[in-house]
Amino acid sequence: MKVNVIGLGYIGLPTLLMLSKNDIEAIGTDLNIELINILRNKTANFQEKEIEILYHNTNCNFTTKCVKADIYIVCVPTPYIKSTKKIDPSHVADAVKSIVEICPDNAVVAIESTISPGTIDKHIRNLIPKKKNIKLAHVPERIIPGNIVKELVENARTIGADDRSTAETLRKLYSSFCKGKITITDIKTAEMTKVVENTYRDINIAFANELTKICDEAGLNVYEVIRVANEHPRVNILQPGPGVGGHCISVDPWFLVGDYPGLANIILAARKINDSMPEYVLEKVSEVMDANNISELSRVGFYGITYKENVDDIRESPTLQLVECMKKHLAKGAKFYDPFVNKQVLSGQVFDFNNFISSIDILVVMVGHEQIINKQSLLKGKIVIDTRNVLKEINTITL
Ligand code: SAJ
Repeated sequence: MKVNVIGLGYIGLPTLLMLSKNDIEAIGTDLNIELINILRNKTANFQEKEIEILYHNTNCNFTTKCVKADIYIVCVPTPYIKSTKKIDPSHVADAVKSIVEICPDNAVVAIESTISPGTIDKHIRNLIPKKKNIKLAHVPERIIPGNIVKELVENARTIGADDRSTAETLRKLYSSFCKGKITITDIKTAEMTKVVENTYRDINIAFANELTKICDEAGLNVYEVIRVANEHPRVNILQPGPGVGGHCISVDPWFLVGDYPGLANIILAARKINDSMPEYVLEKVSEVMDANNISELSRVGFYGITYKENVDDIRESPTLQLVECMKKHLAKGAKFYDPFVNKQVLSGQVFDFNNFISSIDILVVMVGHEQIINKQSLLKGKIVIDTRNVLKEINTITL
């Protein structure tokens, strides 16, 4: 069995390496020649726990064009169109078109990229010529950045296919590394479940964020309220924070809002609450500045630019959202630092932790990277706003 994985980002690359580690002949393809050159040198283009180890223990070939294979796994990005809130399926469609050009008859094409329910019917089926008998499937990825390797092995998977034999072919392939339960269903159900999983998490986080605002008004500590409520066996509220980022949770619920306007009401409200959090953080910062007679934003430093802790991904990050809010208020001069972001993405970005800390009076923790948890003792004398509630050894102001 020969497999071609197309799109070598956060999902495609680890999947390729995992197949290869389990003795499946797997070839990686990406249009980006610079990326392919990096990968050929056995370096990953993103930082992820254990990926280097996996990399050095496998041997796969990389190409910029699809190759002949029995099974294709498509892991390309699926952005959403901001104005319509609908999915932009063009990358998936382009990948499928290039597969169709070269694949043998009876090949299986499994799409792992998150797609809105109905995308395969609406945008992909018409690209498949009848005479080749290509089998389509949707096998949505479920792995969490920061713990990708472990979750690839342990998480349950869903395979959505048109017929049993395609599903069984894929079950055999994925069982080579996946030890979790593999559930077989139809394509559209698989598409919907993936989006629903991320939407559920978005709504749960929005609930925590709304509770933050309510508890603030009521003079209560939201973390204590959530901790105690979660002692109920059927309650599991997630943690409030400065907003929801990343390319998944902050994007996928919009697919349902875009496709079902008027029906997706809780989903829309949750998106709005989560999107309001960076502005809420700014209000907090402003209150703290006033209370401490600090008028210059240059005395305020925001720690963390990535969308969450211990990853280097900055897509849709709460800090980037907060910078957009600042621009609207014409607020300038704040400093930014992130140990995972080594190139300049923001003006005011500082690259040395000690310089960053010594140049500010107020530190706003936007991301709970391990680094800041380990360096709490260096923050004495600073006013610290901890939007993630991770610093337990020093006095902080929480949300
Ligand atoms: N966040 C909070 N409070 C929480 C948990 C998360 O504010 O209690 C924030 C994070 O800081 C981050 C955002 O939410 O900004 C999203 O982070 P995340 O860790 O919840 O999720 P992702 O986006 O890294 O990964 C999600 C996962 N989906 C679910 O858990 C349902 C992962 O399993 C999916 O594979 C991934 O989306 C994806 O690619 O779809």
